[in-house]
Amino acid sequence: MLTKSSNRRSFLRFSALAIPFTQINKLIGKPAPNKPIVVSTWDSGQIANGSAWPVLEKGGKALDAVEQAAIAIENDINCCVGLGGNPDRDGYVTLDACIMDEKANCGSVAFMERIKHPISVARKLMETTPHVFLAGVGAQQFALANGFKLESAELSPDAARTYKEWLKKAEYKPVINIEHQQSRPKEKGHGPFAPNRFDDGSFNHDTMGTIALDANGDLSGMCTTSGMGFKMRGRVGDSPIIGAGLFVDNEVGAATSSGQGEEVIRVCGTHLVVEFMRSGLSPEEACKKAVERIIKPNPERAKTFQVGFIAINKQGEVGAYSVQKGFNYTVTEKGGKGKVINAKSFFV
Ligand code: SD4
Repeated sequence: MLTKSSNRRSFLRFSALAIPFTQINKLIGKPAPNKPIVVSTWDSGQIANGSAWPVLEKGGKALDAVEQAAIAIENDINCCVGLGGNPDRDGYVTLDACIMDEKANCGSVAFMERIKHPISVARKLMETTPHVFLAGVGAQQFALANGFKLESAELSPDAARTYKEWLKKAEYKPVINIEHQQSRPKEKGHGPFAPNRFDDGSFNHDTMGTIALDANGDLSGMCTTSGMGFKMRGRVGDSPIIGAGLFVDNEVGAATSSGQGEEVIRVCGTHLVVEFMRSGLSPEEACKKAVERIIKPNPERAKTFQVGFIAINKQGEVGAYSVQKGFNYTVTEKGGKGKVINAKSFFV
């Protein structure tokens, strides 16, 4: 039997050998973590990862990397996220975003208008106040008090054109266009990766989620969106909700989502994915189980919407799964070149 002191002696002997962490992992049969690595929803994740990678490559923090990912995509007026996105059915662009770090610090803003970088407002809230969530006028007021600029309320030229088109029929009720959520519109020359807008003005997605593992082995994530196009005024989806659109647990992994936010909220989707990884499932298996949990109560209804999850674990393994086919994601690791991967789906 080992006594306390013999335990101590063997520990000292072990540390005296100063075996590097990677070697220890090999000795106990675990591969060294694959880090740094960054993963974003959709192929426009190439824009997001392209800004996150330089931070990670230099040994920077995952938190800074995911904020840079969000800023890049919120800056892209041709994309579906940020002030260039589609408005609600009353003609206002309203933004939702959240961010979470390795210490379970988090910040969210929702239903916020005329501020270019909701992600940075969410981070400011996280870092300088005791609160985690601000909405609407209060979120905007907080942003302005912290030096963010009030932008014009005008729609981007593309959004204005497509809103005008939408108004012709303007079914004043929430409409889900499943075909658009599943497929990609024809190339129309909107930016490098983003022929995202269909002729009737809808996007096949309106959200960017990014999760990253940095060289230090810490995880962080973000989610930013203009929400579903032509939504009811005041509607908030999953994206700014911690545990729905984004969840990070530095002991286990991180997950983010895209698609029909209402369905993700019903099951606290990304929290569920992380808990499945905690129970030992791989990131893909965890995403699949969460998708199945969404579908189970009403498989008929599930035929009418899209939801996709992406996840990463502490080892830097990545996975994804979606309800419908058509969901993809971008992974950037050693070498820095983003790779777009099609997710497996429940309905094929
Ligand atoms: C929402 N989940 O507002 C977002 C929308 C989205 O691709 O992801 N679109 O419900």
